[in-house]
Amino acid sequence: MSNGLVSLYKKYEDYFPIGAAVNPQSLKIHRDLLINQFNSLTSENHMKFEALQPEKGVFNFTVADELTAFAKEHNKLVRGHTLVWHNQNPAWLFQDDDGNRVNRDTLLARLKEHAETVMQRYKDTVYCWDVVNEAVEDTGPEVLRQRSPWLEIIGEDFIEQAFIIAHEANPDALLFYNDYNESEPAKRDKIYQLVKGLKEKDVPIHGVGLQAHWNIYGPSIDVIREAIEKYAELGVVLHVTEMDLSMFEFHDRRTDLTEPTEEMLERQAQRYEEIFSLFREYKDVVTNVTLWGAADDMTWLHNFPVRGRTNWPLLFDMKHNPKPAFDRIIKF
Ligand code: HAH
Repeated sequence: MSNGLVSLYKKYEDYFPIGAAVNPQSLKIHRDLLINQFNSLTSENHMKFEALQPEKGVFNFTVADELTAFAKEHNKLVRGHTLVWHNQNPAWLFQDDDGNRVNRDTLLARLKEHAETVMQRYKDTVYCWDVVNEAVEDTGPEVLRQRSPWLEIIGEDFIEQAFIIAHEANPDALLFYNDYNESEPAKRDKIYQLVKGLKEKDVPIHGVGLQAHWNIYGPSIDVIREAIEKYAELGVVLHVTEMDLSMFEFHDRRTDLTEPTEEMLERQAQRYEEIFSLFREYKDVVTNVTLWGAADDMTWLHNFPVRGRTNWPLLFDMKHNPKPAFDRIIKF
């Protein structure tokens, strides 16, 4: 308890850790909220490749060290995000000294050196890693996202190679495949096939990360339940890695709102309530639930994907006070 408010993570102690994505600013302005309400942290941007190794062989651990020190001091878990992704990579990674694309062996060697350096450094603080992020194509017949330098340079086995490298770098870390639109049946089935294939080859993968960037209209609870059931069949654990509930449907472009309507807040509260109730039902397989931020004053959904639009997707409001959604998920 602090400020008379129930602690979310303490309330969920018998279920799963409750996490929040953080950045250097939020570690300051959300400090009390993070200490009192959350017991798992994910670096929003500062454990990505371009942040940790901006130049070849030159690592920058300043922000990641601050985050892990904070986590250690306050007894928080840390999820590592992320090793292999098609975004936020430094340009040097895929090029040789002449600016030509490197070959497969060079890129694999660079990944190995990166993973070993980073995973060894944080072996006592980071308990799991999103080894591969967003490698599956959203629509159409292709399983793998075609426009990825990792696929283009290494080939189809870049995913299994990444897991093997990560497992060697730290055999104790839990290793995840992480993606968005993970509950949409078509993409869900592709992710399922991908992970099934990895398991059949004995590739060291331990979990599927459901990003859970959802909104107050969908996906429906039945669709989310089906996704959880399907992924659970794989015999892996599930982490909800980046949850938020946008106030807007995906194709809604409105930018006129300066604050959420009562109706939106109520709908959001109902959605958080039923979704958290579902997570509790599946607590044997859902073993971490992380939100992509702590309070509405700092979310990636301001100005994205619609410029000039404010959003209110989290459990605490602009002033860090609990929203109706918070009240609802601690009532059980
Ligand atoms: C996530 N992508 C990424 O995993 C995370 O690293 C980033 O900070 C924010 C969200 C979600 C996503 C996207 O990047 C593009 C389209 C849809 C969803």
